Amino acid sequence: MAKFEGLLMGMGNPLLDISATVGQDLLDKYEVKLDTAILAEDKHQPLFKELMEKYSPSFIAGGATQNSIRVAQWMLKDKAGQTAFMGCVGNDDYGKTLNECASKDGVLVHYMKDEKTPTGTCAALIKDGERALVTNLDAANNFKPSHLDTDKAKEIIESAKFYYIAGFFLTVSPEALAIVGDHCVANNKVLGLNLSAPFIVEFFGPKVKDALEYADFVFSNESEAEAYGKVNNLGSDLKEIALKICEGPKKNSKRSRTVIFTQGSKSTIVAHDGKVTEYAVEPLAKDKLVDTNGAGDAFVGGFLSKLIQDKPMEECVKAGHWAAKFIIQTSGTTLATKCDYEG
Ligand code: 26A
Repeated sequence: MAKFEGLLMGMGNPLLDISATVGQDLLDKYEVKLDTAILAEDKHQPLFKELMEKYSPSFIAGGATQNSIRVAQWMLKDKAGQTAFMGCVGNDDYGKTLNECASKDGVLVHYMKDEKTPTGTCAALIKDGERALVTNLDAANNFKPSHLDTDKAKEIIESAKFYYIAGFFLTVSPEALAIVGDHCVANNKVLGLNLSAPFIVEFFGPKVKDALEYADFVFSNESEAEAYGKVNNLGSDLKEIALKICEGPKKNSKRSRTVIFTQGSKSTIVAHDGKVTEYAVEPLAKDKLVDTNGAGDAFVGGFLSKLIQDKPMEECVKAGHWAAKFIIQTSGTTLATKCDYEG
């Protein structure tokens, strides 16, 4: 395996998305709402079988953090090998597919392998361009901090300058997040987190609070931001909520925090040093929308691709908007052979 001399490391849940266009009947049957992301309960298990048997789904590499890292690498074009990703997969075909897909995109993949558990899957139910995500974490849930002690992981952690972990990973290993976070604090490196889903904010509150102390960048969409405001009694004004998150406790006092809220086709809110800036989004014609699955991850990927090149905020947001617009015109996080972003 090549030596990692890149800039950006991600750690998260590698998942294979099982994506299909469905009717309201299937959503109702499994009590799943559009625009949500949840962990599968027992009642959702037959859904996976039903999708395979009746819906001819597509299998697409997924997992929120892995999507962002793949997009970041793709946006970096000829600068291959700038990104690395860690997570846990099973010793099976789905795990191999994920490895091949991310490697082909130029990401250095260093998976932990769980011999006894299948690779995680996410049912992506698409209706009218919106999506509902139901996840069986399986092997992804068995990531252990001990993986960070492997020589390859140490090399990646030491070399990288930027780190990104979606909040979804708080359901798996807050300990591993803290190890990476402590490394960032000790070396004044940059860590980005994502609130990921309302259920993370609602049911993992203390873990989110601890993780945020490490965050130099916090990404979220409007529904997660609203949930955060509600749970923490910060009101419902998104700009106020963004400023409050900026001001929250922070372990590395050498950098001030930036908070970024995307709002679909509405303008993106960026809060930093007591100031809020809004960046308009160029809307996509409705007939061009395929599905919104991966839009938020792609925004982060585009944003990070510029951040790690020390570009100004405006350029980071512009690249994020472009990547999100690209991804909502494809099924899940499916990338073109070449990225033609010219920013
Ligand atoms: C812990 N959970 C629920 C999850 C996820 C997840 N990635 C990590 N952890 N639930 C859904 N996803 C991924 O989100 C992407 C879209 O933003 C899906 O795999 C999908 O590719």
